[in-house]
Amino acid sequence: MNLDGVEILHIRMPMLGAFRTSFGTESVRETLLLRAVTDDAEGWGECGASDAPLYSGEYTHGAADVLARHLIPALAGTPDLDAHSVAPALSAFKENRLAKAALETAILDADLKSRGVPLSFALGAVRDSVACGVSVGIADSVPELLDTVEGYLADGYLRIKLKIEPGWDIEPVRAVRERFGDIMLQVDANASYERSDIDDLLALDAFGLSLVEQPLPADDLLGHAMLARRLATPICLDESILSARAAATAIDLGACRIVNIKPGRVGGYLEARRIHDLCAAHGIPVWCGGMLETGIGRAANVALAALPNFTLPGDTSASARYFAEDLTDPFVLENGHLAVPKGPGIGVAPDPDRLAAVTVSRQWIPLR
Ligand code: NPQ
Ligand code: MG
Repeated sequence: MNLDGVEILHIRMPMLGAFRTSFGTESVRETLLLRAVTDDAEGWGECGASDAPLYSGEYTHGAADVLARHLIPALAGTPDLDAHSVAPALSAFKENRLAKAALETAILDADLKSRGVPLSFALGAVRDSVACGVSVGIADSVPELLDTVEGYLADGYLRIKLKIEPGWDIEPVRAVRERFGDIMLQVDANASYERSDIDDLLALDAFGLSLVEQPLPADDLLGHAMLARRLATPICLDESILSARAAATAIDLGACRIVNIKPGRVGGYLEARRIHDLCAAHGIPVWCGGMLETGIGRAANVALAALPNFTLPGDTSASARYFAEDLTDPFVLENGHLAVPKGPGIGVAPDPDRLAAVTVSRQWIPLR
């Protein structure tokens, strides 16, 4: 495959409501789309970065800069370029996984589209629809939270994930459990607790949660292993799992019993599949996380979530969870599931008018 160049599109998508986590509040999705242009197809990738480096060290302008200066130019002259040659071509550059993932995905989509192969098929999917949960932000009050959760249950979401932080944990979790009974319920702390908060975390055991996601800092695998020995609720790791190697370490240490796989966080769909396979071999269930994706990123996540060891509902919510208007045809929940796209590559492309309406700037990086 010959790569003519890659366009970096900076987009700002208004969100339906603010999404609050322990690290900040988002009401506009500000990120990058990449458009890879090859001799016989165009491919799209969405970057997981947002305007500020609050989830990880990456942020939208930084990702655009490293892509334009380093990552995209490094693909020039790669012989027989395909998705599998992207990570090796970029391996000299440290970190920047969200940016690398977006680039690999755009090349992967172009490659699969040129060959007429759906991403789900290329990855080894075994389902044509995936079970969906929803991630619920920190609310201003418990009654407000209960109203929000009630709406999502009415929509048909199969499990609820509550964002928690010190001071917003036991009370909202108890209220949701008491009000809605035996629903599938889990929490995500986004690394906001310290080892010294162990009593607050142990108190969560009273509520029959499916899992507690990333209670401690990303680099504290040992702390998670120590916590796991005392907590009955399974620990799931998100921010800690940056690679298949990190996943292997976490599993061996006993730091988690479940893994959240976000393709962006681990540098792309190929590394995501390696983690899926590794976890399957260890009997560790996985589920697909989310980064407030537009239909572009969502389409690829849904394809990944159709692999066999994605046995728990993901944060693969419908378009309407986040956006009044998506960039693609909307992903619509049916009986708590989203359909896996059937078309070649990621199976979708942005609507040109909607894309134009949210594009703040674009930069073409030519490669020949
Ligand atoms: C998580 N995602 O599982 C992340 C958190 C996250 C759906 O809960 C901007 C603002 C970007 C908030 C990316 C979900 C974000 C964000 C990810 C939150 O940890
Ligand atoms: Mg998380």
